[in-house]
Amino acid sequence: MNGKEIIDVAIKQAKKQARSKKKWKEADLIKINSIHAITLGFLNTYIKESSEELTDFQKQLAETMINIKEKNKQIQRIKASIQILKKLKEEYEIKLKFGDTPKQNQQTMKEYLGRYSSVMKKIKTDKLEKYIKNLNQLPKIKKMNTIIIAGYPNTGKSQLLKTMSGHKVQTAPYPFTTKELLIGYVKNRYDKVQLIDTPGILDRPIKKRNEIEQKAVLALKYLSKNVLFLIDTSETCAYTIKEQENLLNEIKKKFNPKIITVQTKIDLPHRQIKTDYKVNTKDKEQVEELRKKIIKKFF
Ligand SMILES: Nc1nc2c(ncn2[C@@H]2O[C@H](COP(=O)(O)OP(=O)(O)OP(=O)(O)O)[C@@H](O)[C@H]2O)c(=O)[nH]1
Ligand SMILES: [Mg+2]
Repeated sequence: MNGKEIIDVAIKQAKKQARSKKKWKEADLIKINSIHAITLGFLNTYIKESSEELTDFQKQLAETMINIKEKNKQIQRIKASIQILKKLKEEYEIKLKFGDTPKQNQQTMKEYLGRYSSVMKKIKTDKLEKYIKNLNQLPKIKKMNTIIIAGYPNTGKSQLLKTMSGHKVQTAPYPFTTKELLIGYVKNRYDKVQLIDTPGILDRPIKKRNEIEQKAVLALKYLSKNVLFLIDTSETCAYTIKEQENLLNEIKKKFNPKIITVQTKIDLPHRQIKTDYKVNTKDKEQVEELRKKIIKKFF
């Protein structure tokens, strides 16, 4: 809700609360107090929900989705408005208390509403609302044994997550199908392992990487050192093996991970290169074999 919408709700509810009061002065005092309390209730909720402590990973992930500076500006403006609203309410509450006639208080109330509304109309909450919505959509990453699936777009990362964990995720024959970090769980001998499917990354300078690629980069930076790097040697992903190997080398250099390389789409005509394992990610048996091997190697 923006400021204007909050005004409507606050005034409507305040009128309702004051309705049963017979004494004119009491009714006006209840009205002004209710308007103030309801308004601050809304504004403080926005501030609270958008000021929650985040981990560095969450902060940076949120930054790929929204301009944090703009969000903070809106919070600062709301905080300043709250101070003005508090002063206004105190000032007019006193005026109402010492009002001599209903007519005089009617005039005082009108004045208060005018000044209250002009403060409220300037309040914008769109950036905050977007931020809060995005916060709620941040992936729920657990602190447990974790493997990150990384690689170029369209190489079979999501298909591997799907076959290995049973998690129903979208796969499609075009790049950047996955736009978020997706999580699945695979069984280990006694417990479970968290598998994080990331959006595809292109081998290009970090500044040129789009927001979707950034999410994968953040996962590699913060979430786990265990990386399963997929290479599509059929090149049906539309990228060359060379490009994919360049990315692999960059990831090795930058994050120093414990890396396992896996060649995908081996059911299609493909070139032979040296990787740790090979798999048709749609083949349950092959994927089950792969699961056992990688878990043994990583943990
Ligand atoms: N034949 C064959 N097709 C595969 C294999 N793995 C994936 N595919 C197909 O390749 C396409 C891309 O697979 P995805 O799992 O969506 O690829 P991704 O790496 O998650 O792609 P992005 O999310 O865009 O980065 C889909 O059409 C899959 O069905 C494989 O081992 N063999
Ligand atoms: Mg995907």
